[in-house]
Amino acid sequence: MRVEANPFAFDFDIDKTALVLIDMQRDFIEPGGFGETLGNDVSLLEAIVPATQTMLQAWREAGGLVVHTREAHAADLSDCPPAKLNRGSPTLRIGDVGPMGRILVKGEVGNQIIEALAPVEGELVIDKPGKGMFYATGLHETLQARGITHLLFGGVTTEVCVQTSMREANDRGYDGLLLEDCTESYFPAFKAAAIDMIRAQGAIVGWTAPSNAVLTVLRGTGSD
Ligand code: TIU
Repeated sequence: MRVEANPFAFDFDIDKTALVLIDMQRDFIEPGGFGETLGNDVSLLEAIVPATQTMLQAWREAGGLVVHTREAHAADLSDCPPAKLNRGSPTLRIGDVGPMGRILVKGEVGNQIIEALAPVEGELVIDKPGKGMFYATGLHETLQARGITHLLFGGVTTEVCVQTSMREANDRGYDGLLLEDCTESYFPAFKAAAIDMIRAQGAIVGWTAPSNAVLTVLRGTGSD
C-alpha cells in the first residue's frame, strides 16, 4: 500500500506494519493525572480521541497489529530513576496518590488507557518506564518475531513520548509514519515543530500524514 505522506509517499504492507498508540492513558488526557500535575491544560489532548478511534477501528478491521503503550512504573518505583522522580516541581510526583490513584504507577486507575481506545484481545499492551517505547520493554524483539518493519504512530505527547519512540524506532531500522491528527501536545507549537523536524531532511526520522491518507488506502480508494 502507498500512502500520500510528507516528505514523500510511504509504502507499507499491513502484515508487516503495526499501529502504535503511545500513552493514551488517563494520566495524560484526564484531569488529576500526571499531565496536570506538571502544570498542563489537559483538555487539548482530548481532541484527538475521535480521529484516533476511527483509525484504530479501521486498522483492526484491516487485520493489522495494534500496540498500545503506557508510561508506567512498578509500585516500588524500582524502575524510576531519581533523575526522573525528582525532576522539576510537579504538584504530585510519580508514585504520589492523586485523584486517579498513584501517579504513573501500574494498575492504578489513572494508568489505564482511556475507554474509547481500550485494548482488545490480541493487541499488545506495553508498560514502559521511559519516554521511548523500546527502552527496557523488550518490544523490539517482540516486533521482530512478528516480522514488523513499519510503524504508524499516534498518541501523546507529540514531542515527548511519541517523538522519542519514533527516534528509537528509526535507529532500530523501522520505517515510521506519524498520524498528524492522532497525536497532540500540551504545546501546539511543539507539535508543529516535532512534525516539521521528523519529516525534514528527506524523512530523517520518518514520515507524517493525516490519518485520512491512511484510511483512504485501507478503504481501497487510494493508489496501490
Ligand atoms: N509531559 C509530557 O509531555 N509527556 C510525558 O511525560 N509523557 C508522554 O509524552 N507520554
